Amino acid sequence: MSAIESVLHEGRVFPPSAEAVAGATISGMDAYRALMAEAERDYEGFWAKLAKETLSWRKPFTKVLDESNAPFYKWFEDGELNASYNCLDRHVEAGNGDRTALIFETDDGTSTNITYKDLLGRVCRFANALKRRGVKKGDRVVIYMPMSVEGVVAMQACARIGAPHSVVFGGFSSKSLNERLVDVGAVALVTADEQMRGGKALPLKNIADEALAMGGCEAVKSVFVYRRTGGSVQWDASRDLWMNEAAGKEADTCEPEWLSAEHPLFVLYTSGSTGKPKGVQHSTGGYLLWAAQTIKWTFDWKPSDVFWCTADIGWVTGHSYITYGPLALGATQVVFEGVPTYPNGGRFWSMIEKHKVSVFYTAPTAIRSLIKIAEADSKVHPKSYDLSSLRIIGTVGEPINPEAWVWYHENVGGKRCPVVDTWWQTETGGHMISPLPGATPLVPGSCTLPLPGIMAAVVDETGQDVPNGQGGILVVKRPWPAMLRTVWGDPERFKKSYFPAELGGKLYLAGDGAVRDKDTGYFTIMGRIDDVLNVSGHRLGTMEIESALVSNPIVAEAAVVGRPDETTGEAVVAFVVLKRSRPEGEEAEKLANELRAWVAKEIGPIAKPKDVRFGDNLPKTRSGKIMRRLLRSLAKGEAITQDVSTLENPAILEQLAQVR
Ligand code: 6R9
Repeated sequence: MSAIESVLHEGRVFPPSAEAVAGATISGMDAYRALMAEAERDYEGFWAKLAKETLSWRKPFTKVLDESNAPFYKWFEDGELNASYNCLDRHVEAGNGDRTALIFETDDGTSTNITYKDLLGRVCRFANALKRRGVKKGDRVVIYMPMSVEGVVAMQACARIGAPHSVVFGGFSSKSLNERLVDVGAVALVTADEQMRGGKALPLKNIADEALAMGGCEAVKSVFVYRRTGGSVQWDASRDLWMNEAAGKEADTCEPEWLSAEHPLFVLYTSGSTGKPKGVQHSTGGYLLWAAQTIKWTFDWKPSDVFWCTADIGWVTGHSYITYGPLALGATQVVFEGVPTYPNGGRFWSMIEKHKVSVFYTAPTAIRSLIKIAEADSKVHPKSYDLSSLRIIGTVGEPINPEAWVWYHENVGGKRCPVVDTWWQTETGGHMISPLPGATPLVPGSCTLPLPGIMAAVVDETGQDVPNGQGGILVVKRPWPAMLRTVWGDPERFKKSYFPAELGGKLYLAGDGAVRDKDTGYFTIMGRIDDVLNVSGHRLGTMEIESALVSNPIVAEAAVVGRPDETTGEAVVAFVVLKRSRPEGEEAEKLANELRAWVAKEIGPIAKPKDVRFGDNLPKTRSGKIMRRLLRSLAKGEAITQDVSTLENPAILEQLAQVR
């Protein structure tokens, strides 16, 4: 039974405990419904109230929502604030400077606590260093860093001076980094000598040098290098600076730039259905509001919590639930450099025990792989650790199958902690559909109901609501403050991708399919409806992988599809036609490995096809279109039951069905 079918047949319901309801920010379903009704009644008033309560404004806004140039919505536009001020200074000014902001743990298990006061000083120093190199308001800075205090400092320093950052995940290749540097028009790059993960060093600076040498990014005048391992690096003295030396020379105070709420805080690239990643542009005010607000609601956050989001700052989850949301609230959080399986599969559990983590947020992929390890070795089973500090546990990034949900609930959450399955996207800025720990009865595999103020719905191809129980397209009916503002440098693509005319031009198209439960109205996400795969919670465009494959001189043609995978959710399967004859046996194995390595080099290891199959051709219609649905069946190893009468070359199917 597929994960979706099993959710649809899911009978188990886990109501919140009386204790969870009693202490909660949103306590009970009536309180949730009241907030929803308030938003319906006075949408702008609802958001204005939250924005005033949750953020500190230098200049208060007088306008809430400007819809005059829809879908380019503006929120709180004449208000002025600074994200870094909201995340740091205001806590220090309120007397909480000695509070721990970050508990940073390295790959090899050393941990350091950094207070709000320390963090503010470090951010100011680096902000001054950026300014000294001529980086100013509006300039873009690319950050290609390991998980580190320095990574958070770099992002916050950019926010402080109004220079939008674009963080590129440390696992991306030089080519992917180059594309992003060029597209965003960066003037500076912040990187590290090396990154340490799972006991292995990855030479980030070398990769960054390669990316810069590829050209198109001559505007990059400064490369700041965080010395993490002391590993050897090439040095260009006209451009390269050690981050700690440059910052060390600067003052530990720096007046924040007061910015319009609409000033871009960051651009984060994500895969779409074309070969070119989209630069998702976020605002300062609306984004920050939601990053903080959702933590109060979804994680029912309290000042006494120790929060831990295991994401990397290279993804949106690390932006909203490490760098911005928790700091905006003055929270104490764990930041982790390493991986869940090093030195063994008990790493997460031992860190929860060691740091007394109370709110834990991770990805279904991590849970699924840790289940396997724990079930095979009781020493690293969560039951072998004291996880009694946990209060709330969450998941993000992909659908969680009910079996993994229940295991997580029982073994990590001790049957006592609500599991919040949060549905959202790079584009939405923060959680959109999620249970509330002190209100929502939980159903494994369902992200349940929209957060207050979020008008999510399921519609058909023409934008009409479909009845509950019937699958359709997931949309959001009204703009919300944290939504993306545009695609960097490509407003047309923004409109076409997210507010398509076919749906009437007013609905935000998420790109996921969904179904609502007949009785409860709960949402279940059914996965992407476009050519985007979700591998280990990371979005990958099939077109991007196809272009990477065909850029190899031996490849004539390639088609990429997804196939369900027990651990990674989906796995990449590539069907390849070579310019030479179809390889077989050992040669095929060798070439498949070469192509895998090629994709890793072109995009990054996350995009490597799990399965590469060679054919003399691809299944095409008479008009030359690749029949992807057939490839999807072949990838899954299913018999072809579809109508193949329009297929030009049916014999090819047999060839492509063969797994080596
Ligand atoms: C935050 C993040 C977004 C895509 C999204 C959807 C999938 C995320 C999910 C989920 C089912 C959940 N997704 N959360 N699917 N249940 N709780 O992951 O952003 O990297 O942009 O990915 O991930 O398909 O459209 P992003």
